[in-house]
This record gives sequence, C-alpha cells and structure tokens, in this order.
Amino acid sequence: MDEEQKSVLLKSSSQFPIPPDVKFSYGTSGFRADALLLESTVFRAGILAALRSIKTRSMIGLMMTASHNKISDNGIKIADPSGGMLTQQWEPFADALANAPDSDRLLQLIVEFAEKENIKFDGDFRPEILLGRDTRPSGESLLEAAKQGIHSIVGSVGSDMGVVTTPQLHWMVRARNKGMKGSELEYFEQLSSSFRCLVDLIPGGSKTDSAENKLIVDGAHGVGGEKLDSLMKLLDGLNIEVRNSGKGTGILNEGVGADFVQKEKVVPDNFDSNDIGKRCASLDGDADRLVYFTVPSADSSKIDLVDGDKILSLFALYIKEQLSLLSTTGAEDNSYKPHLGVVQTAYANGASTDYLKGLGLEVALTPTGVKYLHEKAAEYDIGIYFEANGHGTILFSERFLSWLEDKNKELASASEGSQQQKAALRLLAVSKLINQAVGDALSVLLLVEAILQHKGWSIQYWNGLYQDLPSKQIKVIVKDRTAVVTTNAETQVASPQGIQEAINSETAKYPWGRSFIRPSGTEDVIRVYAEASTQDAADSLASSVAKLVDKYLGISSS
Ligand code: 16G
Ligand code: MG
Repeated sequence: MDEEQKSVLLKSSSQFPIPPDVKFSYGTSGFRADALLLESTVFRAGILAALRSIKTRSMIGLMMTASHNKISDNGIKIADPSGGMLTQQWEPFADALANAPDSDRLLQLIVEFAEKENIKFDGDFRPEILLGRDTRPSGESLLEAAKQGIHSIVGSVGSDMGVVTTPQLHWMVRARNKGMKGSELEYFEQLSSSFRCLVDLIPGGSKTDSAENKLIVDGAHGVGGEKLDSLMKLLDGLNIEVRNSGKGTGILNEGVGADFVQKEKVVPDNFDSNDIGKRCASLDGDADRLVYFTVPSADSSKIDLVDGDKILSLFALYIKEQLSLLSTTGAEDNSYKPHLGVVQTAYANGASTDYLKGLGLEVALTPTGVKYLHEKAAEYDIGIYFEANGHGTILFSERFLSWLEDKNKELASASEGSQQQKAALRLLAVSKLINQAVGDALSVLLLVEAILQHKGWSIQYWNGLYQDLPSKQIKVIVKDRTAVVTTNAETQVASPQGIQEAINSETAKYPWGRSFIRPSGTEDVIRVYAEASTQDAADSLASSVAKLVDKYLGISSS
C-alpha cells in the first residue's frame, strides 16, 4: 500500500470516529444497531467491501437494512461475488475493523490484513460496489458514509441502486458478476417471464385467479410492497392486493410483517374478520422472508400460520413430482440421477420433518442462520432450504442445470410437448424464478402461487398437508450465553456438562416431546424450544427446560 493510499485512509476515517462504549459484531445478518450509532460502522464496511472487491476481482454488494427490527435501527451486510453472504473467513476482520478505536489502529489493521490476504493495490482492477438500502429514513445519510468508505480505497466506485429489497441487491451482484446487466427491470422481467412459463405449463391451461380468489399481501410498511406493485404491472394471471405497502401512514414492522405474524400468530394491522378464509401472505421489512396465513374466525385475532416449513414442503413435493415425470416414460438416460435434498434447522416443526421423510426425501439439519442452510443446500443438485421463519430458496447446481438444458433439447426434438419435456421446462423455469443468491420473498411468493394454481389447491388444503405439533419458545436471560456450546446442528448441548442429560430426562416424560436450547445470535439470551403432542405439554416442557437453564447458568428467566 503506497503512502498516498495510507494518507487518504487516515484522513477520511478521522471524520467517522466510533461511538464510545459500543461493541459491534458481524453476526448472522451483518452489523445491526440503532441507526444513530452506525455511521462509522457503515463507513468501515465500505472500506471492507472495496478490499473484498479487489481480492475477488469482482463486484461486491453492500445492503443497508435492519430487516424486521424497529424503524430506528439500521444495519449493513456485505454480499460476496456469488450474491451470497460474505465469506465466513472475513467475518473476524469485519469485527476488528468495526471496533478499531482510532484511525491509526484502523490503518494498521487494513495494512496487516491486506498483506496477509495478498490484496494488491496495483490499480489494474477497478473495485466496484453495488449499494442498496431499504426504506428506513436513516438509509440516505448512511449511504453517504458507505460511499466515503468505498472512496477511501483509491479508485473504487460505488454504484447506488437506490431503495431495493435485500434479495434484489444480492441478485444484482450475482447477475452482474455473470456478465448480465443486472438492473431492476431485468430482475422483474426474469421473475415475471418464468412465472408466466410455469403458469402456461399447467395441465389443462392456466386459470387466471378470480377476484374472490385473490391473494392479500401484508407489505410490512416496507420496501417489499412497493416492489410487488411494480412487479405486478408485468404479470397477468395473478390477482394480488397489497396492504401495508409503505405508502400509507403505518410504521415499518410495527404490528405488521412476516416476523410479527410468525412470532405472535395474530393478524397484522389492516387485516380483519372481512378476510376470513382468504389467502394472505406477509413479507418482512426487507422482503427476504415470507409466510402465508389465514384468518380462521371472527372470534379472536389468532391466525392459522402457514410457515416456512409448509412452503418448503410444497416446493419439495412439486420438485419431486417434476423429477419423477422427467425420469419416467422410457428414459434411457440412467447414468445421472439428480440428487435432491432438503435442509432445515432444529426449529423446523417435527411434523414437517416427518412429512418430508415420508415423501422419501433426504433431510439435513444445520445450525440456525441462512449462511449455514445455504451452504448445505449448495451440496445437492437441487437443494431446498427454509427456516420456519420463512427465509429460504431452492438452489440448482450448475452441473444439474446444464444436464437439464441438454435433456430439454433432446426431448424437444424427440417428443416435443410430452409430459417429460414439460417437466424439464418447469424445472428450468423454477431455476430462473427462484433467487439463487438468497431467500427472496417475491420470488417465493410467485412460486407458491404458481404451484397452488398448478395443483388447484386452496391455502386450507395446502395447510392440511400435515398438522404442526404444538410448540413453545422461551427466552432465558443468563450471565453468559456463550457458556452454552451446542453440537449436532444445535440439537444437543456439549457444555455445560450434565444439562443435556437433564433435558433428555424431562423430554422423555412427554409423548412426541422434543426440546433444545441454544444461545441466540442476535440477542443476549438463551432460547428454549419445546414441542409435544398438546399445547399444554409443549408449554410445560419449555418451562421445565427453562428452569434447567436457570439452574445451570442463570440469574433469572423471562
Ligand atoms: C438472523 C438470521 C436468521 C435467523 C435468526 C435467528 C440471516 C440472514 N438471518 O436473523 O436466519 O433465523 O438470525 O436469530 O442469517 P437468533 O439467533 O436470535 O435466534
Ligand atoms: Mg429480512
């Protein structure tokens, strides 16, 4: 690194001092905090993104969002060249940068890291960062801090994509690194044309949704509703009403949105007894999560939740059907059998795991956090992953896609319009519709709608695929949550010693009992999960296990 670069870094970073007494940590969803504390972090994330761009010789993304958090928070996360999350190897550096006490220490860290990673500031490559933000009012001023960070690596360029959903930004990074234009319009066109293709391939022809069968979407007063509106202009065959679109007076994520609906299991604002029985869906604040629900009766505000596990089950069923259509009717090509796998976390309802296994599917479990699920799903030819909270997608391997393209061509010349060829076309359309970079509420919504139309299913029928086991979650405040170390995808506790045996003997008292504990990645608590054959039993198991946490680690529980 030359002297000019060093002095630029020293000078610009002195304008963004870190706030006192705050420790930043690049968690599962990047840096997140009260927006007023984030200027220096965002500035430093800009530097990191530029370094990552030089290292990978690719475009990098920087997304400013705090997803489902309250409106006064904000956050920043980095998208790698593939459109996925920042590589885990760089997370410790991200932490160190964000917490460097002053400009001198910051510069020293950068110099050391650049040397270790062999990052060359030779000017041969022009680093480029795509910037996106959600609708939070703090986004605009933080954008300036991010740009300053990017510009303090000499020659780097930041391209502002404006207000976008998190998955849009990840998609754009991936698309541009593959040589596509990667504009918002291209994103909308890819989604709408692949949706149209799936609908055209419905046996017996496509059926436009009737006015009575419309889908009502809660946009969380965030970016998703607005983007869904734009997308709908390119779509026909779908009847969607967007509420809480962000244009009205409601506040982002307050009493609305996928996180609220999934955790509280009550109707979001602006939904009521007039919506009984209708198909409803809810996006989160940055539109990377989606859950469906129905309002079952006027007697209470409770909803029937159709969560990420059910979305996963619907997708798995459809993909499996297409694969078996593809491999039937005289397929000579037995040399290659695509490997389909589904990925869940310990939070997946036990009934969903049983259902998926009952379909003959391979089910893998990973720790909580998108990066773990995504990584595991990428090991399959077709890997479907979802968290119960509604974040997930379907990944297709390059090998499978190129086999499928060839297969489709072969079938088109031998038996154009056959069941087999239609299955190939459907799978190709799904691979274009569903975001390959990260879970995307808009593309998941379109795929759910296409599959429901294909099958002629109501939301009630879909929800009846299996009955969720009653479950309960509790948070326990402890002295030190890092004292809990888990193993086997968070289903077992390795430390402190003895607690797992105690949990096992509690759980054994309940039919269909299952329980686990894990330290939260986003809050200073231990989370307890329990499920059992009745709600009372699940509640009682959760509270006994919470007492065990208290006994082994605690101060008090809440
Ligand atoms: C983050 C994760 C989400 C996970 C949640 C768990 C990403 C992008 N997001 O929001 O996947 O479900 O954390 O929170 O990875 P917890 O550790 O507090 O339970
Ligand atoms: Mg989100």
